[in-house]
Amino acid sequence: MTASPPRTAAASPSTADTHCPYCALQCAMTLTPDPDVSAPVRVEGRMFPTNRGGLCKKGWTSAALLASPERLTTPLIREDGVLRPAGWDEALGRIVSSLRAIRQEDGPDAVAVFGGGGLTNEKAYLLGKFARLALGTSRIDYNGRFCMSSAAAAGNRAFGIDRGLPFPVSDLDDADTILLLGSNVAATMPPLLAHLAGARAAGGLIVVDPRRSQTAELTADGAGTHLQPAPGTDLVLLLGLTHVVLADGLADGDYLAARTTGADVLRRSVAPWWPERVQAATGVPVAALRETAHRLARGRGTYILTGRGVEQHVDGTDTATAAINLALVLGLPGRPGSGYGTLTGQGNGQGGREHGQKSDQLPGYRKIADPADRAAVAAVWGVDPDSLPGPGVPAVQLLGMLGRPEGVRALLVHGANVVISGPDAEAVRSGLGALDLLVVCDFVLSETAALADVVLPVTQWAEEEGTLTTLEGRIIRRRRALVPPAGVRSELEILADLAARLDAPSQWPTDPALVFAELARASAGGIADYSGLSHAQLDAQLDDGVAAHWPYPAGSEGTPRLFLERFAHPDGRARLVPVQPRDRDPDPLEEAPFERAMPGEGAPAVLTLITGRLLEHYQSGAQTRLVAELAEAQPRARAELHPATAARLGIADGDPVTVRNRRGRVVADALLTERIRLDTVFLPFHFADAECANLLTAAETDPISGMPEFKRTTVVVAAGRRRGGAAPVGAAQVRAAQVHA
Ligand SMILES: Nc1nc2c(c(=O)[nH]1)N[C@H]1C(S)=C(S)[C@@H](COP(=O)(O)OP(=O)(O)OC[C@H]3O[C@@H](n4cnc5c(=O)[nH]c(N)nc54)[C@H](O)[C@@H]3O)O[C@H]1N2
Ligand SMILES: Nc1nc2c(c(=O)[nH]1)N[C@H]1C(S)=C(S)[C@@H](COP(=O)(O)OP(=O)(O)OC[C@H]3O[C@@H](n4cnc5c(=O)[nH]c(N)nc54)[C@H](O)[C@@H]3O)O[C@H]1N2
Ligand code: SF4
Ligand SMILES: [Mo]
Repeated sequence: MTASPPRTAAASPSTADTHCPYCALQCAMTLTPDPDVSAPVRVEGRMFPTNRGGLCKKGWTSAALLASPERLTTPLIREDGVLRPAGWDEALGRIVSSLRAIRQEDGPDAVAVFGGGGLTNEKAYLLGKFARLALGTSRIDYNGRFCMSSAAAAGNRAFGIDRGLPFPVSDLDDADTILLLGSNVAATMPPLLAHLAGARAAGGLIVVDPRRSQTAELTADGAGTHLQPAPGTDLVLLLGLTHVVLADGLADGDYLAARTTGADVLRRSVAPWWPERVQAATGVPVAALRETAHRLARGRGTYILTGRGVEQHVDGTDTATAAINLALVLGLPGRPGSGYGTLTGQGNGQGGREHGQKSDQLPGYRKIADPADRAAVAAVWGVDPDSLPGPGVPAVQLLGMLGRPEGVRALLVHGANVVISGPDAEAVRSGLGALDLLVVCDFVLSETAALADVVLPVTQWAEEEGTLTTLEGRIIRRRRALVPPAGVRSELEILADLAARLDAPSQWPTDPALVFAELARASAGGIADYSGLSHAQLDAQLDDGVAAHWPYPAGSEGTPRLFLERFAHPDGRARLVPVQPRDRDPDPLEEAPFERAMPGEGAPAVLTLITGRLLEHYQSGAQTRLVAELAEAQPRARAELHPATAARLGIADGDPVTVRNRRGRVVADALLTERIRLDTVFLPFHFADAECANLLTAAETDPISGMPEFKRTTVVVAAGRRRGGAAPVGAAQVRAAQVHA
């Protein structure tokens, strides 16, 4: 089943102007069918405001997976414990009979759906509709919960709207001061660096990261400042910066009076956070704190941007709120040439959180609990509003319900590899194992797909039409360059077929242009209004180089910049929401038994684990670990340790290291680097088996957003045993054992 599929270029056009399959920068590229290259298409960077013709390594190599021998080209069904090839009719028939039985026994909420922020707008929209109408379940959520939920919650609370960047990326070019908190763009969005050049030239790039990341390194030689707080202390740091701004008379009083509410309460809330106290809590020196506050106020063109480093914490919403408060006190949001934003991560991380795959949401960023929103969408779908289920539960909670009494018995996964990227991965694995039915749509046998009862092979980016919404809220076209291999179906076709078999009401178009037209109607009047857009019109805009930023109601020309006159709350004002750190240090007793040396290990030390990304790999690595050039550059997880910490533990560079806590145990080779603090260890989360960082992370979440804490975990680190013959089983071996060719 893994033989290389025959590849044919679409009859016309012979080249396609499209965008990268990976991150939210959505770098533009041209694909040209080319028999002379190993991949079926040649990739060239294309001029576009976000990437200006540039691509990163992942973009350049993105075509490799189109013809990979690992590509799935037939449905798979589990039989006697192993996956075997099957026909589409058999696979869909098995899904539907199982879903019907489960629904009859335990009701519609026993079936759940897990989506992804990489799905096109069309797929995300149809998936949300499918869950509510064809399955009748409230239980749908998606991997964007792991990614954007805290920043989104903070944006909604402060501004009344959640668009990651409320301005085009290219606006950053003219800034002389940029505060970048918990974001390593040099590795995660390399072409974006061109937009930071102005701030660097002006000495105004300020990077906040406990590691001296590649991005922090860009502040060297007078280009800016690197602040290196202890992990998880950004909230205090931001309260301290806001304190200095207010205490030193740097606040924009006119702006606060005219455009915000809550300034007095905010002022009182930051009063106790004097610089010395902040230094004690964060490790950031008083002088650096003061200089940063003054620089932000002095800047002619100042931006504050956040990434996952500050958001993926149990207080991520409050930390993002504190960053927004600082921006508001300085009068940045909505001031031309300045602003606040968060850097959305996944390819369609923005659009994917607007059109209904989130548990509390309907298309157009409407609320599923709001009677008017329900009525509006039900009218487009041609159903009774009362037939729509209510709000479901966020992703981590949903994963915790798998296989539990009153919980979830069947799960449909579209565009996520939860067994690698969900927190407390072993618990996720056992939950998936306890299901009566796990269905995974993917184009590779991800670690999650390898556990499924039914795997459905889907089209890849270069084989499909659709739209995505970039980190700047710009709707772009994904265009088809290749005919998909025989045996593969688009998710729109799969959902329509299943809906018909389940006797679902409403229409189930499979043409992406028609799905978009329906999405546009369903979003009309919502916050994320796409009703003025269509595929045809986007194609025309693309040719003209015009930008389609939402809200884009019919008759408008879109909204590149939000907040110029008002915020999205009914009174037009932004909310200053006072926030305070909560005492949340882990109980030392809880970890104590794990501090003992284990047989075969060296002396242990208790450190803080932070997790994140490498340039070469994307997310769970399901895709990039299969691209030879990327896998060769980064073949395995390496645990970054400070040389002094390593010396104390008797660990040399390249030695095996055990990182463990009561949830699990990771074995990785040591990478000694002075870029990390003495008290922390860093692991990338792109790897599987014994190298899976999420074996260690906790399923504890932010109470407002449901975001898990990926960035601060207490672990025990010790010299480990070198892996020998009993090495953990790799994904390739799992595949070989489970799939009958
Ligand atoms: N190469 C690559 N690029 C990607 C992705 C990928 O998987 N690989 N994924 C895409 C996606 S979905 C996303 S969400 C983005 C994420 O992009 P980023 O937010 O840039 O990615 P991370 O590496 O998760 O985290 C960024 C930084 O946060 C730091 N950090 C950790 N803990 C803390 C803390 O407590 N405080 C502060 N201030 N910083 C902390 C880490 O050291 C790290 O350098 O990248 C996108 N681009
Ligand atoms: N420890 C730790 N864990 C983290 C993070 C962290 O920083 N640290 N970051 C979190 C973040 S920000 C994110 S965004 C998540 C991402 O976590 P994942 O959900 O694991 O993301 P991907 O690896 O992109 O998984 C997408 C899967 O869907 C497939 N796929 C791609 N496109 C499509 C499509 O159109 N249809 C279908 N059906 N399948 C498709 C891919 O082949 C892949 O198997 O991880 C989170 N987990
Ligand atoms: S930065 Fe993101 S969108 Fe651009 S080429 Fe790299 S992975 Fe693709
Ligand atoms: Mo993400």
